[in-house]
Amino acid sequence: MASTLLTSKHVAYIQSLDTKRDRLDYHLTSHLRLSGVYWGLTSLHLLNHPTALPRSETIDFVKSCYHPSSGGLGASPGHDPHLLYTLSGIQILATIDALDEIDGDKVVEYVSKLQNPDGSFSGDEWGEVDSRFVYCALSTLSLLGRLGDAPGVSAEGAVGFVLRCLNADGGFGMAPAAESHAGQIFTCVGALKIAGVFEKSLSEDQVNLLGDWLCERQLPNGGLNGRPEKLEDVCYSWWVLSSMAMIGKLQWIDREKLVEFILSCQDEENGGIADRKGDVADVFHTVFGVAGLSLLGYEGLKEVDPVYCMPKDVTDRIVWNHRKILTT
Ligand code: GRG
Repeated sequence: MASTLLTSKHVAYIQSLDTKRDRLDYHLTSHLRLSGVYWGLTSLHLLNHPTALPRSETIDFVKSCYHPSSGGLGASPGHDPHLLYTLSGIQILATIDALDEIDGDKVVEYVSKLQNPDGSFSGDEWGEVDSRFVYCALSTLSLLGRLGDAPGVSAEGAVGFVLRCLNADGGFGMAPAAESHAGQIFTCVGALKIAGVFEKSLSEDQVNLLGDWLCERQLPNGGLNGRPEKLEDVCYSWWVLSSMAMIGKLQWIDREKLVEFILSCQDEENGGIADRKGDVADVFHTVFGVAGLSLLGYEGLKEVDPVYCMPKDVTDRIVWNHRKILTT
């Protein structure tokens, strides 16, 4: 079992993903493609190989997913626009410093039309509501520098919806009264952080309860699950750990055991990281394994931003420094 991160294998694995167009699984994942590019690109940046994907082809692909009529982006060319892929497209362009390649006003218009009267956001025109979409909306607006300048968007309404997703066990669910889940906790805490209201929204006792719920996700094998009685999965090394980082409780995790668990899920031959040891690797678990290791301070990795799941130097350039200037 590998005891170190197999960086060059993972870089080669991510680079190979777009060359497998003759394979069925390539086409079966076209409904995820733009997020797949975001996961691969983010992994490469964190692995310190920021130029391993061709920049101009990456920009062209993002633009090919853009719908000029609505301002939203779909997962692949010809796919309907959705907030999930709109965020992924903006994250990609932000990471490679190419936000000017897209009409930001139109994207803001797309996002604003998806807000509902109760403050929640629908994922697309068909109306599914989920706390994930509040996160996607606020993150997209903030990366575009338009959080406080998006006509028709009520950040207060969005925050109100997120706070109604808070449960008595300390966690957050996908909607009010829905079961707490680590993925949803990431989106709710992240949305409150992006809106700049986390600290004033939750009491110290509530933050401690949330920290307890999150650190209880670590299982004896070192891996994390996403809710009680469930199996460990590498992706929770992101959803749980980033939430703990955002609330300042990262030290409540057994770091060594989690590092060992993530490293044990690497494909030592072909690169990539799987959900758990022995399973087939994929780019989704690769990014969240690498990003989790980055949060744990694993040597040689670039720092990840726990709020945006993007390289910290990128979000410093785009969001945080700008915000510091505004508040000082
Ligand atoms: C910028 C990283 C980033 C994300 C954008 C889409 C989104 C915002 C966040 C998704 C949050 C989420 C709900 C993650 C969970 C994903 C997941 C592995 C769900 C599996 O759920 P179950 O019920 O699995 O199939 P369990 O582990 O509970 O058995």
